[in-house]
Amino acid sequence: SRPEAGGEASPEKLLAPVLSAFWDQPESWTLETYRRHEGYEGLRKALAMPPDDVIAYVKDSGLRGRGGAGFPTGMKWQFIPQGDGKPHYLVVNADESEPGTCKDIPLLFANPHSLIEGIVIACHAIRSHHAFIYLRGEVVPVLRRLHEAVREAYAAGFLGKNILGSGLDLDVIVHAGAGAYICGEETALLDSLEGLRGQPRLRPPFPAVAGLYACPTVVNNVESIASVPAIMNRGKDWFRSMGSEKSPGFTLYSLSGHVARPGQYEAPLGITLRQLLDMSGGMRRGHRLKFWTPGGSSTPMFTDEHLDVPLDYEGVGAAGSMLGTKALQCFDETTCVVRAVTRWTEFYAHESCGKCTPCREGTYWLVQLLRDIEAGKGELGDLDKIDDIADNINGKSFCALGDGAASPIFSSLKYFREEYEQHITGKGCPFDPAKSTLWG
Ligand code: L3W
Ligand code: SF4
Repeated sequence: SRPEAGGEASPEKLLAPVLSAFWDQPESWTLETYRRHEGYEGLRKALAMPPDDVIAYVKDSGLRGRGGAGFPTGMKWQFIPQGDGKPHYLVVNADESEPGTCKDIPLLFANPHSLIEGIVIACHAIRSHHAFIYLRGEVVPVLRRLHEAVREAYAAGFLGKNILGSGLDLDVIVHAGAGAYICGEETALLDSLEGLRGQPRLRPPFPAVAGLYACPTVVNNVESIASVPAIMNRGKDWFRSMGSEKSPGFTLYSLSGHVARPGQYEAPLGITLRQLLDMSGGMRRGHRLKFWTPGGSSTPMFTDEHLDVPLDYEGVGAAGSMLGTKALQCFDETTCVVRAVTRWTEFYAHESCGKCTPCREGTYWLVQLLRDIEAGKGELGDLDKIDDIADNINGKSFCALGDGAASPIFSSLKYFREEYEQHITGKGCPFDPAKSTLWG
């Protein structure tokens, strides 16, 4: 049995995952375990196809990038010029750092070979002989596990020279970053990989034209690449039978916060938070949902009015947010929304790379005002001021980090302006921090 189609997910139907199928088995990360679960079968099929056919196949499957933007994966591969005489590179973005996002790291820890197999297929398709995995530096156990998986893959002939007799030569390099959120932005990641300070580059040119070492480069998220082997092995129609027309397939949702059973939930795109909460035991006992993020803190927050929004790119977009990384952070009625937004804004201010003024100065200024409001030292005029500062960051910054920092300000003012006003007129936070498990 497999995840079911059409977003009509029920808890029983969702117990048939693909990416997380055997995470709970002993030594799930080894090549031996992976091969017992169709491991490297998709690669055999892909290597028997001409590279352009593999690109067309992935394009037809409808797979969209799982790193936040949902860009069609096959189309991105197709952008790589052919016969240009330059080296082509594949770079896997494993710098998972968006607040609430915790899907790629568990995937790499439990099943690193799904990524390695996907890398070989992608490199065959785009005619690349060098792939890089840029891993968030803080997760040393995952780094060790990736190194070990790459070593196993070389020893078994899935990496190195003449892979499975196909004539494809491929080397994979695992690179650990140093823990900067901005290095998850694809061009900052490329600078960091080249040994430079990680700051975003101007786009265009997009990496597909001038990426790593100014050569054509595909940058894909871990989950995007790890989804490719199953598509090649089981077929694009099987993949398209799940999710919706424009957002097909399965994906990992990271459920966190005040929920009874937080964790990774694999389900078709188009499922709703209500259905996911049914699977995960609901909100913690005796409490109700107040607000949540569909895709990490960079995506505008939702409230309990949005429980039935289909979690696909179109559904979430139509409701005024973004699917992003599918990091569903759920907060109950004990949570002070001003405190939550202040905490997120502190994160953006800390992680701002400083390259452009609206984000560098604006996030700093927002933090000062939000801290004052939360402490009961704000003025009513501060609410228009934070709205105005966010407006001067949004769409006027150099990269998506600025837009992400503005999101929680706009959406919290939209849904919870009264709560901000309460802090100001009541000269303090009306919430008891002891009742919320998220912070003391
Ligand atoms: C060639 C064109 N390539 C677009 C490529 C582009 C990139 C991809 C998507 O931000 C979002 C952001 C965060 N020729 C192209 C082209 N491309 N046009 O397509 O590009 P873009 O600009 O839409 O998005 P982005 O800059 O990659 C990603 C949001 O995701 N996010 C969080 C991210 C955090 C993580 C993490 O921690 N792992 O992913 C959350 O919502 O705000 O909007 O490859 O080159 N004409
Ligand atoms: Fe750097 Fe922020 Fe500007 Fe992005 S928006 S370039 S993170 S200062």
